[in-house]
Amino acid sequence: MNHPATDCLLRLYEERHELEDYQSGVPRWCTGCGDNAILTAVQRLCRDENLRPEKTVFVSGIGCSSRFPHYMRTYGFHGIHGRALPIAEGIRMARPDLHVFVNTGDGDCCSIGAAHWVHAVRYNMNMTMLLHDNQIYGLTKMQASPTSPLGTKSNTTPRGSYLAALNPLTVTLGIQNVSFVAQVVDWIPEVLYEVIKAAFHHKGLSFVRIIQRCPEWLPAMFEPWLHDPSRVLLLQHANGLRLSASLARVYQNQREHDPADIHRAREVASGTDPIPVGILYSNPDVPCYEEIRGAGALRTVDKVRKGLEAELDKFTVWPQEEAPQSA
Ligand SMILES: Cc1ncc(C[n+]2csc(CCOP(=O)(O)OP(=O)(O)O)c2C)c(N)n1
Ligand code: SF4
Ligand SMILES: [Mg+2]
Repeated sequence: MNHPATDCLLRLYEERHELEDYQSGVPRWCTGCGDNAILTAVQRLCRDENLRPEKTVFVSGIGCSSRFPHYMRTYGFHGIHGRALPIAEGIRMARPDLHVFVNTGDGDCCSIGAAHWVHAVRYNMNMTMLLHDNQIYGLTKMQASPTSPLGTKSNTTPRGSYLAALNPLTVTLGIQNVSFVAQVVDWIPEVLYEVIKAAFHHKGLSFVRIIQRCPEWLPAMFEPWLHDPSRVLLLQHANGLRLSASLARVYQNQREHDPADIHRAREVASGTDPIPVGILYSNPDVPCYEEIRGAGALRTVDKVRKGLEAELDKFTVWPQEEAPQSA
């Protein structure tokens, strides 16, 4: 016998998700690694937005940060080095109904994957891109990356790196069709969460550079900033980040910044000390490539079924008399 009312209640109950519903495995990152803080913020976001795990996908390249999808109980794709973005774009084209997140490191995005980064910003497909920028190659044990500050001693630059660091914010803000750029640091959890949330709600490619500590290879890198709140410049605006009273008391170096103003955004993005934190630029009116191309429209049930059958037929061992004649 059916109990429609009970079924309905049961479904409502089942569809609310808790934090544990998004947690998978035990992260293997080092103690104190900023990736842990990013994971916590993202899992909180998924819980608060009640994202359906089967409708959510995390895509990464290769690196410590790219282990992220393993720790999310959602769909995930641990890709190849530098190629997280084209994989994510393919997913968006085929399944525009999914929430797509990209986790990429500074080596993954700004070095081997730099071409994909430029074109992903231009294509402006609706996804949340988190750049875990620890300013070093972590997984492969301490080689300089494009974002390593000038003079960084590493296994590839034992006398210190020779070139000024690439600035991921100014690069992104210089690309045609840029629609959302933000910066956060892993050690202010409230802002980390709020900025990732704003990025998630933005329609288009939201680029969030997260300054992430790597205590294993660069233990002293951010110590001066950690112990001096005045070296963080908090950006706030009615259309951007709004600071809580407790945060505003600790981080008193603040600036009104309208995220609609791309010229001011570029100017703010050029500063590295104090570190600008908040939403630098946001423009929801930039067209998304998947909308222009009508993504998903060509993917009918009938076509998917025929495609699957054609794939399976490739492996069929036909009886002699029924074998298709090859031309
Ligand atoms: C094509 C290719 N080249 C090089 C590597 C080796 N490799 C793996 S991860 C990595 C760099 C990781 O640095 P980053 O992207 O900053 O991530 P992190 O480990 O710091 O999070 C490199 C060079 C690889 N796996 N594939
Ligand atoms: S090596 Fe660095 S980036 Fe990798 S897990 Fe350890 S602290 Fe994190
Ligand atoms: Mg790195």
